[in-house]
Amino acid sequence: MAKKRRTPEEASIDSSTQEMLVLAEGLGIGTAFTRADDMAACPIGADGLCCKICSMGPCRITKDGQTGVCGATVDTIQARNLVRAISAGAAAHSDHGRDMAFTLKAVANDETEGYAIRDIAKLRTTAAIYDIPIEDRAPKEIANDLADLYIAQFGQQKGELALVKRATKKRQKLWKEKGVTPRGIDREVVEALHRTHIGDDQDAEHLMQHAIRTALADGWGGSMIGTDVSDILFGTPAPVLGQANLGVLREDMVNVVVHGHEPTLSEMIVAASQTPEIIEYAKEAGAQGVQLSGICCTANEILMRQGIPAAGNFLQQELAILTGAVEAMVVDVQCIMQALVGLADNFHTDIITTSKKVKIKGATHIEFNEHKALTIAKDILRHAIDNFKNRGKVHIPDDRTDLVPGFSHEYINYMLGGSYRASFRPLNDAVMSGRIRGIAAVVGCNNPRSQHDQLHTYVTKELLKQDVLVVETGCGSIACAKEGLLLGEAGLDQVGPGLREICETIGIPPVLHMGSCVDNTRILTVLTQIAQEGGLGEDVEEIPAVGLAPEWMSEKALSIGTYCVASGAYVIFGGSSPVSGKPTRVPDSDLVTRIISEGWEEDYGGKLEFIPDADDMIQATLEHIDKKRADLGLPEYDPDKYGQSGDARMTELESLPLAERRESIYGVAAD
Ligand code: SF4
Ligand code: MSK
Repeated sequence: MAKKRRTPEEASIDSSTQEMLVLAEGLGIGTAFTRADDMAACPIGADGLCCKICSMGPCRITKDGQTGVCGATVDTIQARNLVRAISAGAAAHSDHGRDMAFTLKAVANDETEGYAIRDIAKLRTTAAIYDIPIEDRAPKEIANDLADLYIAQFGQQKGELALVKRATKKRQKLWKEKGVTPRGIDREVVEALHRTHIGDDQDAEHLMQHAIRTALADGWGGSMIGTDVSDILFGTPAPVLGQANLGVLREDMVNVVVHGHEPTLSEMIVAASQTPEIIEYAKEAGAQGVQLSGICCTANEILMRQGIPAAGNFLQQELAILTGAVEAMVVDVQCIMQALVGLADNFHTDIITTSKKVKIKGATHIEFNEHKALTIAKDILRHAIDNFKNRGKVHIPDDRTDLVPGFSHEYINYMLGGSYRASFRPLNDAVMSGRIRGIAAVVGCNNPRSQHDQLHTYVTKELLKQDVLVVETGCGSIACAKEGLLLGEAGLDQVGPGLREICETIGIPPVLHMGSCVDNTRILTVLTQIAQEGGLGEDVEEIPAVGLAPEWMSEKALSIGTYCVASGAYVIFGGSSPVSGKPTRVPDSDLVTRIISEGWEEDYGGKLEFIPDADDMIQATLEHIDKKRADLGLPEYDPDKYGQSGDARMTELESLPLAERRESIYGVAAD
């Protein structure tokens, strides 16, 4: 019997997505939504109960007490599967970071075309952390030394990653005691693969300890390098006006959608698209110019730095092509669905792969090389413009929302205190007083097995009502952007009174967009700086804060979750647990679940839990925040205590006659 397909409304809460799903159905074209409906996830694999690491298997553990052919227990199999997933995620992020470091080296040595060091202040600040001399030195000299230091982190064999010193002293000491301080980025990933080979590490607890070390090599290594270098080369983000959703595509322009993760090519495509020769070339082809937009985290990279619009998040990549308006989708690495090529065959869209590491059968490959970056970016754009004449019928949903992204940790620090007294003090004070109940990072992917964007937006909105300040990255931030939550006062009527006062006073949206997947390291930095500021404990584990990935799907998300836990955070994932074992299937299979929750909480102060229900997620978040507040001796959260200042107070005062207004302000009756 054929499985029932969801209606577009059941598949997504986003109206433009629903519109495109109706169109796809009319055209008889499948998408990730229909493929997910048509193919149930394998229940044994989903629970982490299948091992296929040697050819005596694959072994499926479906009964209590059963083992694999080699005797591996359910605990070993689940732990090995999880370690491998976390290492793959760490590898993906870190290899991105490595490429960024090599680009910095090439820029420092004048070997590239089109790049410059845009943020010299960040270069100097970052170099100074590692005692690289900065006084009386040219930016390129400093950049060369920093690039060498960063490149060395990948192949380092002994000692500690240099970036670890950016964590709190207490955390560094804890990692050392637990033996999980990463030695070198590649070393931890390779060791994870070694340990999970047949006949190696077969103690779930020991395996999971290495998962921590590997994930730390990502969060306090590869990803952090990726963020640092992107800021140095392309500028540290600061608030900028942008737009999100499929309606950013333009009928009268050549549409080029960049998709993936690395900003090296997309930044160059932005630059190339603004050159007179490319604009002229587009006009000769009958278009008004080139409209660039992004999908996934490449979108986030150029949105938060350049204000280039985001056409959508992960589950909208196919839908962008379905508009018939995209001349080229230019992809680099990660989160690119293979289905794009087959889908594009129904339209004129050219899928262009650009990374040395990623080819997709049937796609056009134009290999990117930073030494000729601008030339290649222009070639890609000309290729797209040449395709404009092949465009057929176009259907672009009239759906786009303004947003203000670009809240790097540097900008948050600045916005709270200005140039002369930049500090996290006001934020800490707001949490301590209870105006802000706590902080939540709502991050991560979309997953077609849940309703697109629903969990991200529901969880975010409910937490905002409870005076929880929300920071976001990745596809979750695009989900909330589409709902108008990333735009100044637009979402403030749905925000708790204390948080509203803070947003109005500082002039910020209730949800702060902090960037792409690698930029979750910005959240680590913010939490560390909050701890160092004082008043909210000495370390991340004491802060009333929670991380959530409600619609996660990628191995990178598991690595992010794990490094946040190892840094002291409580992390909640939605969807299903990859190590649940479902008590009814294999009753005695909860060891790994206990290790990553209770075990890690005991060791690192943070824990990883999988909670499928949105309301349960919210309740767990608030309980954790309130517990941390109580542990710190902070006043109990009271929603009625605030809301009498900020814009609400101004409006109230403005409505009063002058004399009453004066009395209300100064407590002095009018003469
Ligand atoms: Fe089966 Fe053991 Fe081989 Fe895994 S390692 S497939 S459990 S025999
Ligand atoms: S792109 S890893 S779907 S956030 Fe970073 Fe989005 Fe998740 Fe990919």
